[in-house]
Amino acid sequence: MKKNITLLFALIISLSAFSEDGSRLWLRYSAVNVNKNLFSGIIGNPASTPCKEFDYAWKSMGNMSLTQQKNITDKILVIGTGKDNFIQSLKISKELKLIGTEGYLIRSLKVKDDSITVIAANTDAGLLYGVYHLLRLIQVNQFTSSLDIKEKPSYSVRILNHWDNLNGSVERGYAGHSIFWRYEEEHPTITNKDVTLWTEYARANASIGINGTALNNVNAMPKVLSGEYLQKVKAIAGVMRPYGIKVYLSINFSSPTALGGLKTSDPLNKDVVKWWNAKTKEIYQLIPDFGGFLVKANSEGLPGPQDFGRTHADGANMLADALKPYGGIVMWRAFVYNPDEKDRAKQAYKEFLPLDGQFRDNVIVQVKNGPIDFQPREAFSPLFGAMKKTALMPELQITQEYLGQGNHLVFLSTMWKEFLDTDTHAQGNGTTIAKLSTGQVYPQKLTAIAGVANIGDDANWCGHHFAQANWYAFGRLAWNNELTSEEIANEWITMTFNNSTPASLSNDCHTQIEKVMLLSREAVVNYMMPLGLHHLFAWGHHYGPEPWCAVPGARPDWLPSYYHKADSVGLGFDRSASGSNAVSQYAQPVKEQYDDLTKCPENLILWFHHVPWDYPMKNGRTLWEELCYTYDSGVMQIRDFQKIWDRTEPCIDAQRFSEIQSKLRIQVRDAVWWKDACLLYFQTYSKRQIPYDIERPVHDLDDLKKIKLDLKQHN
Ligand code: GCW
Repeated sequence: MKKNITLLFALIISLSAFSEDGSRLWLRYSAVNVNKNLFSGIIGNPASTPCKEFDYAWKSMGNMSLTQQKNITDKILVIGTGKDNFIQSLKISKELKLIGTEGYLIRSLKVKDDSITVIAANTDAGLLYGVYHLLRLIQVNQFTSSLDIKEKPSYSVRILNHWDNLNGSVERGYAGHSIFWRYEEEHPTITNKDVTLWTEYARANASIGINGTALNNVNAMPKVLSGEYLQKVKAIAGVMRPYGIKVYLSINFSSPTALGGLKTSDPLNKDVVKWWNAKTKEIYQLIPDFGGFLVKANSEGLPGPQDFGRTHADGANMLADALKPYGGIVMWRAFVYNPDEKDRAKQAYKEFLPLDGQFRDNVIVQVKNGPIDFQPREAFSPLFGAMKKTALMPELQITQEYLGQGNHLVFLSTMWKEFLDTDTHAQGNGTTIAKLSTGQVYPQKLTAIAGVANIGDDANWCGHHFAQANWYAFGRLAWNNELTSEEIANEWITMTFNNSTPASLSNDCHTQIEKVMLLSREAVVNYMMPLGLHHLFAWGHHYGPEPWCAVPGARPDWLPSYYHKADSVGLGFDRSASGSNAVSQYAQPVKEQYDDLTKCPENLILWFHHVPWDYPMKNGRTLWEELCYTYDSGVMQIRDFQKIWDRTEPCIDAQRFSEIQSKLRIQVRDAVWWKDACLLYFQTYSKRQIPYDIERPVHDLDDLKKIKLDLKQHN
């Protein structure tokens, strides 16, 4: 009896050892089985962050610190820049010239009879990225003695945008409160716990190549530029700096008035210019490597230069001139739209194209991937390819505002690849957004990419364990936008789930999880907004379907009917030449393809056309039938994901397994909710039967119309 209790106790201990809360993200070094004799010692500057990070990981893997060596010996690890003698002695300087300030080389070299591993770069930042690459190879079991790696980043600025408010809430955040600004705190304070968390945040970002962070919401409060807040920004910058990460701030364009007491914030007013010059100088005295300003102006009610009859360029250039002496940049958002425009999707193009070439060279215009707002699928923003003399940067949304928020498993890499690999034909075939945004088509010195963060103070940082994969994927794609979603998913799965149970991650479990991730975005499109449908979600919090949403006095462009245009004839927004003619904003042959109902890709057919309910789709079904089958297939796909996930139980630690299992149950229920709500609502227009061979709705439309979720958006 006593023996059984002891055995039971031992089993519980061992299993709890295999219970993880996700707080270590993809950096679960203690779960890595590595041969401790992989390296015989190290040559490198032990005080440097790259060497300290290597040592931190190596020890976390259960090894002793590598001994510092002076001379090359067999199996030694060498970490150094071109300025170090031992690197110069290895005759790789020619190649170092080709990899820029952040690139790196990882080489297995033979020196006399010794086999050595070298990480070389031109700066500590490059070395740091090289060290994380080497650690990743060890984590995914791909370290070999024949390494020949040369990497440099696709974008020079790879930045997270935190929509964190100074009161600690996070707009469109689904992972707890801000990690930077404490909840309901009048005056900013800094605790050791903050510094520890910021360090882990910095390590996680550097490990995927992210080198910038905008700390506050684009719906910016002027007081972020006040002395006391700048002191906190300085402290955060100090923690980020060793990891090669610069801090940026979102500014409110009326700060000169709201904070400086000036009568105006007119960008051409000399006192306003003087105020921004002084404020910028103050910032750089505190933070010499401050990155710059992120600006949302004349958008969704935010103040801006148009309030003074000035243009976006006037506003951006004024700030750019203030930052120029310090090497700072302005990221000026093109997310503009107002209710009197017939087609919101045309607005940003109409407002920014006339300003092409008028922005300073330290201004980059930040453009969301689609012309509406981060929908599960959007046509690409026509600004990409059209603006030839202005640096543009993509803005992607990592937080899942419109894709199930903290509850749905959606791997966004496939969506972002679809966007980046889109051929705009702006300069003939192959003018992809990836090439355009990395300055390979039009001269563009400054290249950048932004991701709206999904990070909060939840233990697992992101709310849903799989949402970590989207933070990871954003960083990996910002570093190398030619990576495939398969490559990224495979890395992340191994690093995140390997050795989380005695059985560890079998190949079958790995393959099944990868399959779920790679199909997840399309599944969400299918059960939420298929065939190009968009903006069907609930008012305010944007969680769940509300295609019938009607709010008295609301801006029409905030209501679903503005987008789905459902009527007795058909469904969809006519953006063709006979409609809003938004297609005219695209280059040929994209314009013609989107304009022609028969040529328009069917996954965007309701984005560009108002399609009759009986329109024959390519597979012979009518539009209505296709809509029904697609919604149903989305529900079936998520049900499949549940079955697949339940079978991974032996491979995944109990805590994360069950937390993900219960979220998948919510996701299935929500998928059925979406399908029933949209089909029953659109059926009131189509007046056609839902094909009898698909699952019948389990809700009544009237009941669904009564649902009013009280989701306190943290704003
Ligand atoms: O996506 C919409 C969101 C707002 C957000 C805005 C923007 C920060 O609903 O919450 O505001 O876009 O991108 O500025």
